[in-house]
Amino acid sequence: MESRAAVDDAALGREAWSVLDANSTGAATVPAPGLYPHQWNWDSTFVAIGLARWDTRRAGTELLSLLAGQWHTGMVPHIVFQPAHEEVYFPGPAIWRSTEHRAAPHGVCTSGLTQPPLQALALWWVWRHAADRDTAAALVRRIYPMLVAQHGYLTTSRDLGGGGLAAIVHPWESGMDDSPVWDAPLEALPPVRRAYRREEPSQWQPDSHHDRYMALVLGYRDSGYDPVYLRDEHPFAVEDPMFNGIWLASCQALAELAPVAGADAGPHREAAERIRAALLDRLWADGAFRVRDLRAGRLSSIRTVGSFGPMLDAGLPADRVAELVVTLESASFMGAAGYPVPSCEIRAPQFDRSCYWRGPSWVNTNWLLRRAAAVHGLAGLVRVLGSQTLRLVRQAGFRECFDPFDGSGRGSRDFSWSAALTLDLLADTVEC
Ligand code: 2M8
Repeated sequence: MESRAAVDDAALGREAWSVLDANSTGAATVPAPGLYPHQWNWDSTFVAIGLARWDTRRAGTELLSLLAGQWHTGMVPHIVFQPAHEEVYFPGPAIWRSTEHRAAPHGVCTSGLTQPPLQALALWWVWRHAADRDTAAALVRRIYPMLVAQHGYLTTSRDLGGGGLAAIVHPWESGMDDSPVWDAPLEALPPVRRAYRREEPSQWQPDSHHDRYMALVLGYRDSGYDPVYLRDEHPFAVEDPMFNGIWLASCQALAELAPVAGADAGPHREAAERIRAALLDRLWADGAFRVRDLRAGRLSSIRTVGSFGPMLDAGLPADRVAELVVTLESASFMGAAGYPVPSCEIRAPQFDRSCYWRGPSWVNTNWLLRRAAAVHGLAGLVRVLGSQTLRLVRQAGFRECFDPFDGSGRGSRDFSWSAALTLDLLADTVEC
């Protein structure tokens, strides 16, 4: 554990604001200076969630700047590039070539993939907490149609399995890049050439998954970002419970927001019910939600923090919720960790306490699970997830992720979603 002066809540809040200010470009907040100098989809959306109780306008600006990258298909890209830093991150605009695609927006470079569709939940969070009701209502009316288009894209272009769920076509779309649940589908890919590397040659790992990440990007790009190619040929197509659990919660959020936008809530409620039925039918097995590999026709044997994503649904049957809570509190997850919630089950051979999405605990997934616990009235779990997450950042700072056993920080420092969601957690207790 790093030594860090203990900070009181007000000081912690001030530190969080200064991280967000330092990482702001004016309209967008980048995840971390240096490593991630562009706007990322769910990072920015978590920032908007964190700002919701404090600054309606800034939360709205964050969402709008992300949605400036939305494609005409409705797809909200996983990265909106900042022109000043185009060369800093690989793969950058020269690889994605979004500007050559007629469905991509003009005047901005983006990636061609998406990330979990959290934006409607975030917009609802802003609406629910805004002190400035007029600003919030105007924001809802402006953003609502964009999110309807986003959900339409997922329904029409991403139901690759035909069962009512959205498939991800790259591990990056999950936001949990190197989670062990992607190992089997990645290793089943055809051999790839090592043409594109992020690292220096001296750091090349033999048979790195990164080659496969790049092969997937290039195959999809070279198809012209074609949905038919995705359905019929793209070798990676996976139904992820966290992605779809977030989508379901966002459908419920759109249903709440529809009257504000003068629209009908009915289609969003129906969509949520369809996704719930599909999650239970297609991804539930042996007491947990699991990842389904559409190409291999198999469910993953590994449970991760993503397995709890469908708990964001208030309508999830109580017996399923109870089973998930038993698993979450068991020695596979919180029961054997010092700090919640390990990103991979501790008993899995692939668990690695120090490696990114293969074990460490993350503030954003803790926030999502705390929200899921609140949705089901699990007050004790809400309290533990909130207080333990604050304990992590008090002790180790706004790190990208944390060792789940001793709480030491990992990855980038001054990480935006860790700071922003701290503000949300603090909002119940202190004025920043
Ligand atoms: C990580 O993902 C990017 C690729 O999108 C990367 O590894 O370069 C993930 O942690 C993802 O969840 C996050 O959105 C992104 C930026 O923080 O970094």
